[in-house]
Amino acid sequence: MQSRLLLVSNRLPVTLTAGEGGLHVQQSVGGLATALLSVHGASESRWIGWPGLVTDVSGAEVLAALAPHRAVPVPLSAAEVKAYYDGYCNGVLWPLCHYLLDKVRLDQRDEWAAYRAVNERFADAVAAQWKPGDLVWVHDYHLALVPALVRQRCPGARIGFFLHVPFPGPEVFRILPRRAEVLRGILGADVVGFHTASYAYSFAYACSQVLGLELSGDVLTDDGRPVRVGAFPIGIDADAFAARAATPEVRARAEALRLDSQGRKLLLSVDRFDYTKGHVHRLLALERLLQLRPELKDQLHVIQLMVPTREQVDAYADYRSTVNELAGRINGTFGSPTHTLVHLLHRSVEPDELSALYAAADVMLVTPLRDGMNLVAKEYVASRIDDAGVLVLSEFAGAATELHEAVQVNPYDLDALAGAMSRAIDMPVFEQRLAMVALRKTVHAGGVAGWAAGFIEALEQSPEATQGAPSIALEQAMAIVTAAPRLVLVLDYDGTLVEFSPSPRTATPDKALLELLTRLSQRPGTSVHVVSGRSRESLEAFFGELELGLHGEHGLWSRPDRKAEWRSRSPVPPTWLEPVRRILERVARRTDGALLEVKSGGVAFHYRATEPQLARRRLEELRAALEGDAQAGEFEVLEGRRVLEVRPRGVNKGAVVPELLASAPGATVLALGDDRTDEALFAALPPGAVAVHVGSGQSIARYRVSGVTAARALLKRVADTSRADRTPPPEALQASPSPG
Ligand code: ADQ
Repeated sequence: MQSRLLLVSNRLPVTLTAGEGGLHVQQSVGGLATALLSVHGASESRWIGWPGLVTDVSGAEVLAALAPHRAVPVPLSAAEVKAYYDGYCNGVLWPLCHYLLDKVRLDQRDEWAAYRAVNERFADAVAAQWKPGDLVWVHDYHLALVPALVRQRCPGARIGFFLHVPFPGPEVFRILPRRAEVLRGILGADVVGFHTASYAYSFAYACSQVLGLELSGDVLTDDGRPVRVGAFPIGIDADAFAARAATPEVRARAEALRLDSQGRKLLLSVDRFDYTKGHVHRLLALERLLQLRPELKDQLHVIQLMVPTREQVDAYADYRSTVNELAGRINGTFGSPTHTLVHLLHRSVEPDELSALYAAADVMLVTPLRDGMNLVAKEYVASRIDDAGVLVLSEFAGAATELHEAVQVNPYDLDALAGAMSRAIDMPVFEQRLAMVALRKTVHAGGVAGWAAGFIEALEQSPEATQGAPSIALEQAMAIVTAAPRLVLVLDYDGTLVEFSPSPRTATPDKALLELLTRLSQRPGTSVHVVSGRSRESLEAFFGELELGLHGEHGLWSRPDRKAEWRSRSPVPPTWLEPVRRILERVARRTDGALLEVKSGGVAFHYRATEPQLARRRLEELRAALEGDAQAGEFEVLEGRRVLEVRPRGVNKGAVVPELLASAPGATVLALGDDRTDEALFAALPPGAVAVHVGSGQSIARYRVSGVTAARALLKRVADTSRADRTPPPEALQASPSPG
C-alpha cells in the first residue's frame, strides 16, 4: 500500500486503564477492533481514537503507552463520555440502527451537542495528522459527522466511511430529528461502505428522501461531488481461526469441555451483552423447546458467553436482570441438583478458550434481533475444521446474506426459533457436514484482509475532490466574461442556483442567492436572466422584485425585464393539457412521494422523494401511456432530473436566446445549467458564448463546474469584478471559446 492510512474509530485497538503502578494496556474487545487490527498491523497506518480513559493522566504518559501501537489519542472527559457515548451514540443511534424503537431516546439536545463537539475534536485530530496523499478511513456510527468535518479542514483528502451496524430502512431512519445533519456528515466521504447491499440501498434512499439527492448506479451526487455507496461485507481471518482450532492445546481443551458436558449436546452463544443480540428471545425459545420436548432437559447443556458492555446505559442494566431471571426460571423448572442446564458467563475469554468453545459446540446459536454483520457466526464456522456442528443464524444478521447453508430463522418468532434449535439438535452428521463444508468455503473466500483491501482500493480510485476548482480553460473563459463591456447571464434555477431538495416547493431562494443576483443585476453593462421550468407565478414570487429577466415554463413565458408584462410564446392552455394532466394525476395518486406541478402550458411529474424502483415502474407506465399521443401530437415528453415534463412541442429554453441577443447586440453570454432541459439553451447560444454545465453527466457545454456551490462561486467572481478592475491577458482573448 503506497498511501498512508489514517484509521479513525471511537475506540482505539487498545484500551488504557489507570491502576497502581501506572497505565495498563489491554486489547479492546468487539467486532470493529477485531477486524481493523489486521489492517493496522500490516501497514504504516495511524489509528486515531479514544483510549478509554476518563481519569486525569498526563498526556506524555498516555502518548508513551500508545506509541508502540501507532495510536493517536483523542481525550474525552467523563461528562463527554456520558453525553456523547452513552447518550447519543448508544442511547439514540445504536437502537435506531437496530430497529429497537422503544429504546431510542430521541429528544436529546445536550447529547447531540456533545456528539457534535466530540466529532469536531476527532476531525481536529485527523487534520493534525493528515498529510497530502494520506487516506482517511472513518469507522462507525459514533463518528458520522467526521467525514464532512475532515473535508472542511482538509479539502483535498480522500475520505472513506464504513458503517459497522445496519443502516435502517428510511421509514425508520427518518424519525431521527438530526437525520439531515447525520447524512450530510457521512456524505463528506468519497466512499461510504456497508456490510450489505440492502443497507447501502437504504442509505441512498434516505439521502434521496431527506436531502433530495440522486443515485445513479452506485454513485450519489452531493453538490456535484460524487459519493460512491457500496456493499463491502466484512470477513474474518479464517485461516488464523482454523490454525488455532488445530493446535494441541485447543483440541485438548475442546475435548475437556465435551467431557464436562457428559454426553449432552452443547448449545453455545457468544456475544457482547447487548440487547440487540437476542439473549432474551433465545432463552424464551429454549424454554418453549423444553416445554414441547421435555426429554431434552437431560440431553442439553447451554452456555451463553457474554462480554459485559456499555454498563452505564440504563437499558443495559434492565436487560441484565431480565436475562438472569429467565435463565434462573429455566434452570429452576428444567434443571436438577446434578445438572444446571443454562450457564451464563459474564466475561471475556482468551482466544484459545474461545476457539475450544467453538470447536466443542454442537449447536452455535447466533440469533441477534439485528446485527450489521456478526463475526461470531463466521468465527464458529472457521473453527469447525472437523466439518461438524450446526450454525443457527438470525435472518437479521448481515451474515445471513452470505451464510445460506446455516439454519436461518426469524428470532422474533419464538416457535420458529424453538423449531430451529430442535432441528439443529437432531441434524444428522452427513447433513451437518454438507452445510459446514459449504459454509467454510464461503468464510475462507471472504477474509478481513480482502475486505479492507477492497474498500481502500475503492477509495484510491475515487475521483479527486474537485469542489471549487474550475479548470484552466474555464479560468481563461472567465477572464473574457468578466472583462466584457456588455454581459448577458442566462441562468437555470433548480440544480444550478439552488440545491435539489426533496420537494420543489422547499427549494426557495436563500438570502445569499438573492443578494448575489441583486449584485449581478446592478453590475454595469450586465443583464441577468433566469430561465427555468418553473411556472411564471413561482418565478415572480421568488424574483419579482429584482431587476432580472424571467422566463418560465422552459421559455413558454417571458418577462424580459422588471417593467415588462409576461407574454407567452404559444397559446395557453393547450387543448391536450387536461387529458394529459388526468393521466399523470392518476399515476401520481398511486405513487408515494410523487408530486404533480400543473402549469399553464404543461405539467410536470416530480418524483424526487419516490422510492427509486417504484419511480422506475411508474415512469415506464407513463411513457407507455403518453408515447403515442406525444409522437402524433403537439406536446413532447422530456425527462429531467427526477422529473418528467410534458410541454408544448417546440417550446424549449433555447427559444429565449434570440430575443436576449437582440436586446444586447454584441454582448458576451455566460450560461449555466445542470439539466437535460438546459441542453437546448446551450445549443442555441452564439459562438463565443461561455456555456457551463453544473454537475456530472453528459452535456454539450464546453465547461463544467462541480455543483451549486461552485456555480455560485463563479457568479460571485463576476459580481466582484467589473470591467474597470480586470483586463484579460491577451492570450486569454485569443482562446475565445464557443459552446461545443
Ligand atoms: P459487535 O456487535 O461487537 O460488532 P460481532 O461482529 O459479533 O459483534 O463481533 C464480536 C467480536 O467480539 C468477535 O470477534 C468475538 O469473537 C468477540 N467476542 C464476543 N464475545 C466474546 C467473549 N466473551 N470473549 C472474547 N471475545 C468475544 C460490530 C457490529 C457487527 C459487525 C462488527 C464488525 O455490531 O454486526 O459484525 O462490528 O463490523
